Amino acid sequence: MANTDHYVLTNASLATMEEGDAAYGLVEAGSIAIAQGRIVWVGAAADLPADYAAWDQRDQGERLITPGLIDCHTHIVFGGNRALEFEMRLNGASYEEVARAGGGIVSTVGATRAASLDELVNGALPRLDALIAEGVTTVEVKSGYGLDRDTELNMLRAARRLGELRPVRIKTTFLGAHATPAEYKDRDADYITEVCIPTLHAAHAEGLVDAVDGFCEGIAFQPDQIERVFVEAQKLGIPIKLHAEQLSNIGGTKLAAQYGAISVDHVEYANDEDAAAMAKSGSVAVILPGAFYTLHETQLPPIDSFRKHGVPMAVATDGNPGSSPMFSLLLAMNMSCTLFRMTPEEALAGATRNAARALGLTDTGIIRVGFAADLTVWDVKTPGELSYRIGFNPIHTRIFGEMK
Ligand code: DI6
Ligand code: FE
Repeated sequence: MANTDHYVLTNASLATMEEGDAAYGLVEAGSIAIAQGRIVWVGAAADLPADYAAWDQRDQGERLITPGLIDCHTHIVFGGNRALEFEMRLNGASYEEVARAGGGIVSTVGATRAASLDELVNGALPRLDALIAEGVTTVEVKSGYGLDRDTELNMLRAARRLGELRPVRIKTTFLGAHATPAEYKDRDADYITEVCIPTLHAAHAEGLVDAVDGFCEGIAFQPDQIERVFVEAQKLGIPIKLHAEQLSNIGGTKLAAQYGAISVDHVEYANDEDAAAMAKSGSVAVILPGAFYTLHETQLPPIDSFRKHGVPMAVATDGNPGSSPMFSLLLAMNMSCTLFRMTPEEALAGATRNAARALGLTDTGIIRVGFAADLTVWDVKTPGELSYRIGFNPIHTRIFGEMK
């Protein structure tokens, strides 16, 4: 009898993304046994134990199976859009000039504050659906466009709601230290004291915070201000991550490493010393080519230093209305290869195994016994094809291993 809770995917190549001798952890002619949303066996079909041979066998027609993709850095909940600024920048204004002129993040804040919870959810759904359509099974979503207590909480509630409305795992990140709102102009430290930190506590009390992030940058917050937020996160036992060294090097990476950050994100201006510090703290470098591309950045992230020091690299969309209006993780993978010379294997590891690690997840991102059956079946023969094409989605099916 066919049991939908117990079945075997068979006749497929498996890019398990296990680290070891085989590139991509590849298993040719493989099978995966799944029970109640979990992987219970994986290997060459020829070795499938007799017990599983009695289960429903689902022929995958020699397609490729990878772990479900993971977008570990997004800002997909927001109000409005920034198409006007897009035009401004193309008429010569720099990102910094746009920000200093009251545009940038702060302009999205107005539209986000004006939106209801339902509007935030409905606005984000098409962006989430675009990711899901590419085989994404886990998405991180940040706050940071509210910058007041009620709106920050609403953004995080909207993110949680997305996970109820769609078969996808959502990880929420509190990004209260994203920008200083107009009402606190030139009073960054007061904003941290009076709004950011109390809101973090309120959000945590409501179970809305899986990680704490900040934007450490000349146009945003200084390391000592970010550190105050990290101290609170540490007290609450929440993992930390940081937008650091995106537009300049002001020491954010070193601070994040000191606090054991699970990831340090952007890092174009990070140097070899920063990479060494990240290796020591076990932080993942999250590579975000969408922002690099959109901002016409020319400073390349120090990929060779990350390799040399053994810093794991993740790849994400940074999907947001300003610096990366990109909601395709496959495109981010392609761009990380073409713009940053990452290998297709690094790009796929960056959207699976290392992305899971950047979110502190230990049961997804690898095709491994005991892990969630978060899987994507692709109409391709080799895993390098996933990064190779531009603007092409070769998905066949996506399996979300909802654990029962
Ligand atoms: N770095 C970014 O690239 C985004 N946030 C951040 O900290 C920009 C977000 C925006 O421009 O709306
Ligand atoms: Fe970001």
